[in-house]
Amino acid sequence: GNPIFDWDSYLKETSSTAAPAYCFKQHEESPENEFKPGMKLEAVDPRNITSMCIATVIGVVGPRIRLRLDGGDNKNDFWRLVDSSELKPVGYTEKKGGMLQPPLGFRMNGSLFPMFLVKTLNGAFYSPDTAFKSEPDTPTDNLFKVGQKIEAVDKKNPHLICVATIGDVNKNNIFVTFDGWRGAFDYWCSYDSRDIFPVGWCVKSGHPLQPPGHKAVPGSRYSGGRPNGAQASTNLKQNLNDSLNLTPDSASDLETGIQESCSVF
Ligand code: MLZ
Repeated sequence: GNPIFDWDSYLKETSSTAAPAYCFKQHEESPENEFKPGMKLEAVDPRNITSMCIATVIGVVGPRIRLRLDGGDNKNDFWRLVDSSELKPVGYTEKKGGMLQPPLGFRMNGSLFPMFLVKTLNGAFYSPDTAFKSEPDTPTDNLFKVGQKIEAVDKKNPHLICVATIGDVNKNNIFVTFDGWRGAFDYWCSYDSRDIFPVGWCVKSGHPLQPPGHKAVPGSRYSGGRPNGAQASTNLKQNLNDSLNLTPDSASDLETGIQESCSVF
């Protein structure tokens, strides 16, 4: 496994502080992850947020799940926390009087969608109701301060949670900057985003944490410095694992997921 990132030393080295837990829309204790690869559920289509679609769990890491929309492709997988309000048990939309929709990029003729739904749900492994955890409360204000350290999802590599810094604060928004990556992955988000976590969240929830990169920003206090040889090789291994995507177990889950998702008809 990966060595655990030493936040205490890093905060000292960078003479910075961690953003307090009350700033974040996250539970104090991470909820248990009861999802298993292959389970089906309803999820908001991330590319068409007014649609509820059937999704399949493709992977499970800490309190997060990797999802693929049934009838879509395998290029638009996305990750959600098990306490996301965008996840519902199969049957939820119908009970509410709504209709399930084909995902954006449905790979068949739209007229085939009703039949596709019947087939994809027939004999499927539904996620149990208990797997869906309640969403945490939203903090009433944006209490983040520039320079505070956090852990944040890299939106370009959304399976990764990385060492980051609050780079700016503007009304209800914060600028997330990734330490040691020269700004290439930085983004603005709302202070109540579900993609940001307090320092120590990954360790507590059994999720890997990406250490800072080694690309120095000229003149930046937050460049993370130049790593020593051992750290550089650890970073390299971690990056390799990340590009190849996780453990042999999840690689085989992925294989099964692809086969299942392609053999509906
Ligand atoms: N392998 C990729 C991952 C970068 C992840 C950065 N996260 C802030 C790269 O090196 O570009």
